[in-house]
Amino acid sequence: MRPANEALIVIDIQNDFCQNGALAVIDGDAIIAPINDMLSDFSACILTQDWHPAGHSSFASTHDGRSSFDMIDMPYGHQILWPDHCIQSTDGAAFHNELKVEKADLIIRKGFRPKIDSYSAFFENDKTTPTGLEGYMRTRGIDTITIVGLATDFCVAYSALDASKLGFKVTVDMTACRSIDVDGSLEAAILKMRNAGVRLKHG
Ligand code: VGL
Ligand code: ZN
Repeated sequence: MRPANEALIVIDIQNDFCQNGALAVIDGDAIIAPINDMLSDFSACILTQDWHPAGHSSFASTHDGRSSFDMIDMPYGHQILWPDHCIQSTDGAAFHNELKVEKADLIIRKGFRPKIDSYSAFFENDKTTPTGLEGYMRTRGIDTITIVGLATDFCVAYSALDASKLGFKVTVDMTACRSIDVDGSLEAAILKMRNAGVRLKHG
């Protein structure tokens, strides 16, 4: 068992990011078994759940004439538009039924504000609106974080970069992550994480 100062954050293991989901990540289901093993190994386990209202501003369908994976400018910066996904209370937003959700101490929902997307478990995409997770971590005495889940190049990377910026010691276990990889997003995310001092574990 890992010591009490170490936490595992499992990012968005939800039906819409898994096989046949609305924003399916290739091979996403393959990481569920290793993540379940990790959930038994860590004494502090946090799950994130992408949780959008219908008509969310990150959905291409919300913007006339736009397609999925188009880039638009939002008041807070660039935003990739996505297919409708993880709509609150739908089956697509539910955790994959093989994930050992019962091992989690905390489930943090993100992306519920209609006009702002939230990739990171710590801050929304405006980089200032907090989710509250930082305080949870600090009040539990956690200083070291391992991050796994979907997708490497979006929610995993954003969470890792924020955690590192906040002063946590961060490892991304790449064996338990899978990526979307649009327009070189995976390579860019890996570079940013390396430069930020995030440890990338490959085996
Ligand atoms: C994610 C795109 C949109 C993710 C969430 O979990 O990486 N990606 N919403
Ligand atoms: Zn989303």
